[in-house]
Amino acid sequence: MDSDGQVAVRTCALAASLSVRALGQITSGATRRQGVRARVCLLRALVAQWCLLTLCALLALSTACGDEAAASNSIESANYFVQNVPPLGCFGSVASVGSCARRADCDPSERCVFDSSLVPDDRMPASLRCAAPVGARVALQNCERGADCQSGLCALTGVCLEPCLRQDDCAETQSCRPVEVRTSVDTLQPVMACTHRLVLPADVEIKASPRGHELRRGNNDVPIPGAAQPALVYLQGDCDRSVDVLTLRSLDLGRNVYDRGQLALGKRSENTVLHDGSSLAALMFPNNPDLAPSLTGLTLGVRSPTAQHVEVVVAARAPGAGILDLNVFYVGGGAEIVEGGFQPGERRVARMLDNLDQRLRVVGMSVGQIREFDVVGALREELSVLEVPSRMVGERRIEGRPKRLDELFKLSSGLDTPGLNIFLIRDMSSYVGIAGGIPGVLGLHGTERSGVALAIDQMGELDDGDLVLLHELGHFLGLFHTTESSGTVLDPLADTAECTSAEDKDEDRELSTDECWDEGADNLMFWTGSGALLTKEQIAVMASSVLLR
Ligand SMILES: [Ca+2]
Ligand SMILES: [Ca+2]
Repeated sequence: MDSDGQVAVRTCALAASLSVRALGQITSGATRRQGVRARVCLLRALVAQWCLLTLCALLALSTACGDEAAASNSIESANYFVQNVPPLGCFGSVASVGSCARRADCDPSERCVFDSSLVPDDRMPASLRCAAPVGARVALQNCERGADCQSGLCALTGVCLEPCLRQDDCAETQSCRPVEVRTSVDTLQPVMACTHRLVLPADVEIKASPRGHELRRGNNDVPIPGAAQPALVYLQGDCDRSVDVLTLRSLDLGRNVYDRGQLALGKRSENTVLHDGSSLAALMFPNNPDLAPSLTGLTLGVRSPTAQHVEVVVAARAPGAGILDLNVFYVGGGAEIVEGGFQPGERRVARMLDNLDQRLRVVGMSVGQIREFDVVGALREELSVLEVPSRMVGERRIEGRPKRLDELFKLSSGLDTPGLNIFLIRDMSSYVGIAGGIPGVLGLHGTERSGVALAIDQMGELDDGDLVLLHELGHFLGLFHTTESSGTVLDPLADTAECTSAEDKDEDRELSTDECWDEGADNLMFWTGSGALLTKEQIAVMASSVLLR
């Protein structure tokens, strides 16, 4: 780190062009490739765009519930047993197949286990039957294969599963959700199973508001418990409803620190909130080191299209050792180099993650445990290339959220360790990387936003993958672009440079890397992805994330 607190992570002129959606409140952390200029950088280009929807980022690495996977390490510090944490996220269901759906359907001496007498059928729900326990390991212990587990069910994510039919088949701190089970070397089959609701490091303090806060149609104030440390706030509405986040007020300060209406007018926000309007919102407060945590609480101003209930959970913790665990899903990425795509143990991926670790160590953080999971069967093929819808706005093509990205991120269901989920795919049009939020729904696996995806077949030998990863990791831990393409939307941080529309020398309404080189294009979080510097405040925001242990 040099004397002014900036960290040279890397400088490589990644060219990019960006598209802007009509409403500029919310950024998507998507990294794109377009208009390649610096071929040296192998990555065609990086960018993110402001749009109504969230998303952003990526990374990669090793272990699985497969034939050749080593036993995964257990993390003793996972914070499982939080009392009174309401269900977060919305999960579908899987049809029950076989003679039982849960242990209660069987005689006391038997369990509801995977029916291994049938030929595994990729993508079909796993068939269950009542029988003696198969293996020795109980639910949520690590496994390599079904035979390890009492239920005969070992998740794609390497834990033994207890099948369920309904919520009350599971412990109070768990939810009954669809989970992918690896039933052979080339089949994945879903089953309903009990999984922990939130998986965060042990020293994260979690508070939940009284259950079922009522929202009326229209504008509402939602009280959020105070915290002495930077906090991640989860807001969950009814699953078939939406919530619109308008304002965030610090009760300690007695003022709004975020106001979407003001942001839309080009005014700076002290604590930007990014939400796509879906039923689950995640926000960080403070995400600006110039603001202190609010001990007396916050008030979130939300608009609801209808009467509904919301749950609020707050996770907070003093910055710890800064260790980031990684859960890497191989989903066909790397097929340009290795037939069928990379698999766990791939050295190029290991090198990319090692490079990421080195970059993080420069700023006081590091990569911790790395788990790798091999996605097999039809999903590996289908989810390796994501189609991206687009539309023209004037002369610009605007791309939306990749189709089936939800399914990709939901593969993380059943993970029982904290960390960042990274999905290595082949291609998603102009996106190189995309992540589930700014910040992400940290500690919440199996949702449509639970991770980051990386189109590694656009990245050659992954020589620059670590820089893309770091940019996207920045988003996932709560960093916004220092300057968006238009120059009218800036991050909340005082020590990141600003490049305003006054620098748009060619008047194309887009701030290029060249136009902003002396005004922040060298920052890691500049919108084109052209830079590599992190400021003290950016580092502080990342380090305060509850995802780190
Ligand atoms: Ca700034
Ligand atoms: Ca320009």
